Amino acid sequence: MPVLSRLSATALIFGILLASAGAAFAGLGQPTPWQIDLQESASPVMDQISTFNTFLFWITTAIALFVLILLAIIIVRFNARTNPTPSRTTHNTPIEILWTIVPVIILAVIAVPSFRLLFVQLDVPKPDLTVKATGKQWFWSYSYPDNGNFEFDSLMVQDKDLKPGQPRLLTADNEMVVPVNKVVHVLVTGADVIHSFTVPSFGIRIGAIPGRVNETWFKATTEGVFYGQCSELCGKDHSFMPIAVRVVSEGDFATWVSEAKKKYSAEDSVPTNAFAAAGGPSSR
Ligand SMILES: [Cu+2]
Repeated sequence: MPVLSRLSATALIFGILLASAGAAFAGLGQPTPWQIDLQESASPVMDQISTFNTFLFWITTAIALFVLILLAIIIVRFNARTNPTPSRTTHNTPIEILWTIVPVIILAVIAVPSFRLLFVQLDVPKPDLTVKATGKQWFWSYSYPDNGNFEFDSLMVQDKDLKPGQPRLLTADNEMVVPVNKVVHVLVTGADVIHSFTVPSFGIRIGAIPGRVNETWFKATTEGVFYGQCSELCGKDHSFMPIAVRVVSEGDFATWVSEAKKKYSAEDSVPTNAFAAAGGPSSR
C-alpha cells in the first residue's frame, strides 16, 4: 500500500521533527519564544521527568500511528464501493483477548517507571539545607531556618524597573539563593489562600496550603537563575508572583548568607513595600 506507507512515513518524520525541535526551543530556567517542549533540566529529578516524558511521547506516537493506519486501511479497503457486501462477523475470541491484554501490558510498562519517578520526587534525601517558601497574596517569602533563620519577601520587578536581560513577569527583587550541587529541602506553605511553588527546570511543583507544610526537594546541578511561577489560581495578581531561584557556588552562598542576615534583620521593622505594609490580602 504505497499511500499508507507514505502516510505513516510523513507522520513519523513529523514526530521526529516535533521531538527534536522541542529540545532546540526549550530554555534553561525560563521559557523561550516558540518553546514546545519542557524547559531544560537542571536537577536529577527533572532529568528523570524529561526521560519519562520522551518515553511516553514515543509510546503515544506509536499508538496514534497504529490507530491511524488501521483507520486508513478501513477507509480504503472496506468502503461501500470497494466492499459492497460487508462481512457479518461479530466475535473473534483471539482478537478480543489480544485487545484486552496488549493495553494492560502497555499500562504496566508505563506504570513501573511512573511510580519509580513518583518515589524519587517524594522521598527527600538527606538535606544539606532547608528553605521555607511561604506563598502570600501576591508574593513569596523565603526563610532560612538553618542559616540564621532570617526571612525576606520576594516581589515581582515591574516592567519599568527591569534591567537588560531580566525576563518580564519572572524577575523578583529578592531572589531565593541556594548553593549548587546541594540537596535543598523546601518547606512550602500558604499564608492566606492556596498557592503553588513551581520551578520547571528543577522539576518541582507543590501546593502552598494555609495551615499545613508541604515538602519537596531539588539539587541544582548548574549555576544560574531559574524561574518559576505560582501555579495555583490564587487571586487577581496570581500572574505576578514569580519564583526566582539563584544557584551559586558554595563560597558565594556563604557570602550571601552573611550579608542577608544583616540586610534582612535590619529591614525587619521596615515593610518592603506599601502592599506588605497594608497587611497582605485585600481582595480575593
Ligand atoms: Cu497563584
